[in-house]
Amino acid sequence: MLIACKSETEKKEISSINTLKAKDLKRAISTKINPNNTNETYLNLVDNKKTGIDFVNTIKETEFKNHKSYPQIYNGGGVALGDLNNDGLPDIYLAGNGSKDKIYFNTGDLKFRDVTEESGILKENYGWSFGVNMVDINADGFLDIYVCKAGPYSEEKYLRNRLFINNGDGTFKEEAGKYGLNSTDFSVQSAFFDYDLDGDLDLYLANHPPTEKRNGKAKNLKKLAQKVLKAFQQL
Ligand SMILES: [Ca+2]
Ligand SMILES: [Ca+2]
Ligand SMILES: [Ca+2]
Repeated sequence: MLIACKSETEKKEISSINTLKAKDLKRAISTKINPNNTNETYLNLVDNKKTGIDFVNTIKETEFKNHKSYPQIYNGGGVALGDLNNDGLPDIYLAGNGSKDKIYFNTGDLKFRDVTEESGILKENYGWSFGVNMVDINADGFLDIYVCKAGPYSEEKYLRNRLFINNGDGTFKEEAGKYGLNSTDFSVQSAFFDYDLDGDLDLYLANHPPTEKRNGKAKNLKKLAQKVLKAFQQL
């Protein structure tokens, strides 16, 4: 450890730290932030059997869907926390890639209920989700959900970002098109703020490089792979 250019007092302090063993150092730090020296830890892993959250973001590479065809394949997925049903408890939206997105309502005591099916998002629950945001976009007092979409797809229906408007009764309707927010530009994350100070929320949208785009549309990776395969077969 560098002790030059320090005051004598500082040198003594550093020197004493150098003589501490790792466990002593841990105890010293712990004493600083936990003066009562209780044995509590600051983060505890809660079993999913207790929480009821069974979400897994599974990514399976295939001949057509892999790191070579889609360099962002392991960059996706997202999570947003917010009180969707205004009961005072934060709820969770988990976004998936190979897996479907899920919504869990907080029922208290670190327990959650999967409300994905009854929420009404299932019919729009496809594609490759990236960042998620909760924002009350229509200022009706209920948080809405904005999900960024990208992925190894060429069709707009997969790439279109989704805006789930909260109906206030535990259900949502997708209205990204109505709000002009159905971008297909390989979005990664959104940030809502009042950029021009007119009282309305504006959107900053981060997109990943359009490496998969050709002539305004994503490459059809399946067709591309079939062409490559055919070329090899002709060798
Ligand atoms: Ca809630
Ligand atoms: Ca709202
Ligand atoms: Ca504004």
